[in-house]
Amino acid sequence: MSHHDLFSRPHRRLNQLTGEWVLVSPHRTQRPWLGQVETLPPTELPAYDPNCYLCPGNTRANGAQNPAYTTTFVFENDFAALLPDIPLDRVSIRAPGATDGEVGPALLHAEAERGICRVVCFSPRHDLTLAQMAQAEVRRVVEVWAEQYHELGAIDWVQSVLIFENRGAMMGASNPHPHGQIWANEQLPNEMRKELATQTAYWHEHNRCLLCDYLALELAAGERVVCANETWVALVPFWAVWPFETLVLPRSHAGAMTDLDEAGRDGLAAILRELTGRYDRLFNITFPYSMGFHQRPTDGLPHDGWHLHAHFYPPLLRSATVRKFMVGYEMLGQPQRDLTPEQAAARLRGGA
Ligand code: H2U
Ligand code: ZN
Repeated sequence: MSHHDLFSRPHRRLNQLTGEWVLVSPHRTQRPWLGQVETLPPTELPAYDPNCYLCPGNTRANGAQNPAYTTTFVFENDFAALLPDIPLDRVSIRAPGATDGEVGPALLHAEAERGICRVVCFSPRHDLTLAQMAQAEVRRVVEVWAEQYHELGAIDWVQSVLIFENRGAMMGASNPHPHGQIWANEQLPNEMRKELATQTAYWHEHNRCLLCDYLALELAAGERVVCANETWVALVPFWAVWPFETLVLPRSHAGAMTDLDEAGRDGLAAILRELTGRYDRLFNITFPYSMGFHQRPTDGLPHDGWHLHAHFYPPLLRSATVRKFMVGYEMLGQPQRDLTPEQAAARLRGGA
């Protein structure tokens, strides 16, 4: 298949980070839409909301009171999905044997999972987003994320520190106050496990970093790059599943935020502001997404092939109110997209 055919005919692309395929159907973008249209949340927010459980000084849902914080503020999630102090139980349940007295193979497995869940209020201001916060304020968020990765990753049983943000009601965010979450847990989550396998295999096979190589290829090609600064690049990956999905990665090899120097941390804050601003301008709304960082596992092993990166997964497809649904073929087969990653990147660059 020639390079040109990628833009016109149905094809599949391999996600090098997960080892999974995505179908691309470029001929289908003119499809009419008569389906669900999302309602938009109100856009005018107050700088302080007396009813917000994240605003400074307010009382949270469980009765705890926030301090009168003036900069990025972290607290233990009051409704944590994971708990640090639980017994280390494990069960396996065997299938019945074919005959009396015989036992079948172990079939069902479950084990206790320890974890710590925290909430990070990016700003005391209720009405701001990462795109609207000043460079120094987002830079402070980056510093707090790095501190949290370091602190939680140093706990002996913590293997994964996942830092993420759900933004917008469409992505299940509970509150417009700018905030994210951190879940640190005992076992690598599925997505981390897949990415560890692919990055480690590439490292051993080629003696090179998968994402360093991928970034060099994308910078040379240019067509999927959205924006870049001295230390970071944001691009629509070749294998993107969500219409305006992006991958954000440092130019120099780094496994975690704690590996970044001043310039690297400044660059991360700057690219987050620029990329989220571009998202907001695409459909002229506060663009919903889930985003998060994949950082080196904290199991004490070197994982030299791991390259720090963030994924942005926004649900919107063609306007502020029409989202992409992952249903039918996607749930039962594999992800599929119509808009090509190259078209999405051009739209986010502002050229189309
Ligand atoms: P999301 O908007 O991504 O759901 O994050 C908000 C988190 O804040 C959510 O995990 C927690 C919820 O458990 N939370 C508190 O810890 N205290 C509260 O008073 C309300 C919400
Ligand atoms: Zn608030």
